[in-house]
Amino acid sequence: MNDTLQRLTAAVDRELLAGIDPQKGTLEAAMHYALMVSGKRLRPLLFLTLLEACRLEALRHVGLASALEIIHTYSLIHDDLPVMDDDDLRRGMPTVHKKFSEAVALLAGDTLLTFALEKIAAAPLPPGQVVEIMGIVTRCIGKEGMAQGQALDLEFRGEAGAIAVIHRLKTAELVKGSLLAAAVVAGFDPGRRRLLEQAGIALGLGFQLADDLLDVTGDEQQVGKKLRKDGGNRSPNAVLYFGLEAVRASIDGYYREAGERIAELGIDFPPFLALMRSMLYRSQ
Ligand code: GRG
Repeated sequence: MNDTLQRLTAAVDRELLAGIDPQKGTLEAAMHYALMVSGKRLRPLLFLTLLEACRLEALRHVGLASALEIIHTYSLIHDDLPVMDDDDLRRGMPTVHKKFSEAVALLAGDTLLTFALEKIAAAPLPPGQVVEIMGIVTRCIGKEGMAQGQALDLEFRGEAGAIAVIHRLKTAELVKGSLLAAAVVAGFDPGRRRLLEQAGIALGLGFQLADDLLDVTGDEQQVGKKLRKDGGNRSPNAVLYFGLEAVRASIDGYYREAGERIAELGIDFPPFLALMRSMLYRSQ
């Protein structure tokens, strides 16, 4: 991994666990466990590398960055529950409900969400910017964002036309929100925010297609979760509906589109570009 990405990942990992004491009881132990099991930290890295691309002191905002990862972690805990995707493994480790219990997993997910909102509220920014970021992030994860995407995913019964909508809501909205939060910190005007939003959606859609591709072609050890559960018509995995070649071509298309928008913004920061590439062309 690139030095900048490594440095920022280490800072995010430290910040994620700050303020959570696993000795304080089961709830904090479960929150700590979920955050400690290391993921790729893509959403905070997008946020922080974009700030660095704008020559800002990114680590001043590591609390905000960690809030994005904490929200993502809450969604994974709930997604893994038996009433949703019913997974025993996540990031190569037992899922939170397997390690603790379903009730604790539900509560840990809820509490991580509120913990993330506390962190956004405490960001070292003028109140107007904090409110703006809170609005962006909550919209991206709520009834017109990630949670709605998950609801549509659960209801999915093989309608190929619904797949792009589910991907957009379930995955791309939080990717977009992570970039737009950085745009607020960096003071982007509406035109630049619009370009960034387009880049974020393309990146998020390409990222979800890469996830679908990995589900079909990936290695379970490397990915750290059970793969190929997507048989039948229960899962909106694009590969099952459109085939490997079409999905690979779409990923290339989204990569090109995201790259063009970022170039239009004049962003030419190698760690940010490397991160974008790693999201769409990955083996885990
Ligand atoms: C329960 C409200 C609620 C939402 C759940 C995000 C989500 C919606 C479900 C998780 C399952 C899933 C496959 C979501 C699509 C997004 C995605 C590819 C998540 C995996 O993200 P990575 O690859 O994971 O960034 P790591 O482990 O690296 O953090």
